[in-house]
Amino acid sequence: MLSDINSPLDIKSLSYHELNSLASEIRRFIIKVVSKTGGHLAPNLGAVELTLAIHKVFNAPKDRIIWDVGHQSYTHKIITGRREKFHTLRQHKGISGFPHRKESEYDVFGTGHSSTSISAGLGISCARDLKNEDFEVICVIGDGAMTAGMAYEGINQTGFLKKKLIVILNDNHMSISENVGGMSRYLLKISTAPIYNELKKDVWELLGRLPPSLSERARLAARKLREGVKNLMIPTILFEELGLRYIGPFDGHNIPMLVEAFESVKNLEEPVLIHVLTEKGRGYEPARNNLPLFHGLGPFDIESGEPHKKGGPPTYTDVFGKTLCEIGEKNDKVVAITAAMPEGTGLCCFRERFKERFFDVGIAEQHAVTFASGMAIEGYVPVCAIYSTFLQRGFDQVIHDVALQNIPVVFCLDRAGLVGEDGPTHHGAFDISYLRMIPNMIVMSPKDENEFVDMLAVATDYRKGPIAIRYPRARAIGSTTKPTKIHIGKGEILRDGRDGFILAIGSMVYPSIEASDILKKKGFDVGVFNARFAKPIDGDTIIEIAQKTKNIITCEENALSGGFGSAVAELLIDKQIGVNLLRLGIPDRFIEHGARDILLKKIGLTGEGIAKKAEQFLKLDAD
Ligand SMILES: Cc1ncc(C[n+]2csc(CCOP(=O)(O)OP(=O)(O)O)c2C)c(N)n1
Repeated sequence: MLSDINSPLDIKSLSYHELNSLASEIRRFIIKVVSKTGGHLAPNLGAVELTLAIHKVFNAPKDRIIWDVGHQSYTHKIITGRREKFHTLRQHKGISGFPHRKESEYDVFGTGHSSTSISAGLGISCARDLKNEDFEVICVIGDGAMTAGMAYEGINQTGFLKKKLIVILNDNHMSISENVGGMSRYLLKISTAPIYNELKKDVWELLGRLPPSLSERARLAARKLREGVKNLMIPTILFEELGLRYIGPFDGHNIPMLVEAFESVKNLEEPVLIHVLTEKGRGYEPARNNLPLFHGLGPFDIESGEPHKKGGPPTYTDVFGKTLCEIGEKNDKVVAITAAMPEGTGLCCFRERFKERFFDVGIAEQHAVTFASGMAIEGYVPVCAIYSTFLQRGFDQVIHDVALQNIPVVFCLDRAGLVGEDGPTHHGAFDISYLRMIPNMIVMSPKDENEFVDMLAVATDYRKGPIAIRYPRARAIGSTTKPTKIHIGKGEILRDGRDGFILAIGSMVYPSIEASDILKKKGFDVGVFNARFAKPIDGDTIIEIAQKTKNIITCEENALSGGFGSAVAELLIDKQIGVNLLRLGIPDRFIEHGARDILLKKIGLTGEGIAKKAEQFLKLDAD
């Protein structure tokens, strides 16, 4: 059946029986493709019927559907004209793993970071009313995404403005791991209130038995009855208190029930929240048995559910998790903080070993930062492990609640640089720039896993103010160097050079050594300096190098604007040292999705790419 579905119009006339068959077919298709491309499997398997019901009732693209996070939008993509391209999911030049405005008119709003849908939806609703237009706005948000402050900021204004807006709460009781917090507990309480559910079932059955001629009035009466029951059983429905009508919970895999519920709110002229219960990973046993793993993963074997093994050194994430456990063993003041990413940041081991000293705050990066500050004030050593891209959410908190008061919080920024298949919403392209400009902040980045261990020791010992370590989404180098004591603001010269010098930081140090090797064969003697610190930079050594060679190349896996190269340029200008300067890094545009090595190659951040640009640069000097 799936091969006949080219637009949402094609599902409008399908019977419920056919829609259920289509749902099974879509599930098999998603599993097959994701097993090859990798992707967000479990969230998508849970949202198949929900998506079909939404598209059956609403008329996209006239009606605007906004997918929060967007990691559950595969069925939406498949039935909105992208079925044939679906095998290119997350591949370079293929379709994105998230809604993408350039990709389709059905993708109303680009997402990737969580909890933005209600705000965007409300903005669209207000614009619609100002324009006197008539369409529905539907926001689909998960229970995990409901842990972020931004969702409440959206709800707060929605309830106040009373705009017509449909919020569908896709509640599977899971974030990436078990969902956390009071809201999650509250949703569980609503959805499991036994008497309410029993009565609700009866009301639905009654509705089903009513003759069609009576059903509109009867439905109204039944709804009133249900409201009454609801308020009796759960006296303070939070959302209603905030100004949104609440209906549900509904079985998110029961298409007739969902269609009925969506139809019933179409004519409401007020904001409504429809609570839908879904099963993450539905229909695929391996995913059901390990939801955190199957939330998002690389290619895997469908039969066994085993991810394809990649050999090699541990990832930086693994090194972080293991090292922090060792540090935690020696220092009982060390506490670990994650914003809903214990697996992604490598903190599961710390969680198991030091339950009391582990804090999952939910998808709440802003809160995580200020919470860490509070712990530091009381003498703890908070290690706030947040992906580079998600710390963007906590920017003001880093300035106002940490740096301004010079509070010693350790920031560990995983996924710094290009992350690969998740694409521009997830690339950690900006952290050197956005941290470097903040007074009191120290920013460092290791060249390999051993230096990373050294830096973690430095960071957790440093009690004078905030300190950040950024590291890539990559396997480590397999380094065999011995631990060294790192001094804040000190880099190391790895090899000397007569014709020029590459000043590299973090993940770009080894490619720079490779570039230096290539250049050697071409007759250029180019040195390599491992900067270690983006702030404070090792001014003395850099000035020495600049005075010696006059040809300086900086190299970083961060945006060129405001990055490490900018820091070097500022230093040289401030000291009035004239050099030829070439800055290599992430150019001033958003980099699309695709395998990390392909993307790095494309923007010239490989040994060969660096050598090529360096050669042109050095030749200019020679001319
Ligand atoms: C600001 C931000 N922080 C963290 C993440 C990483 N993340 C992606 S999905 C997810 C869990 C979302 O849970 P939920 O909304 O319930 O959706 P589900 O995966 O359960 O369908 C998290 C933490 C993110 N996308 N955005």
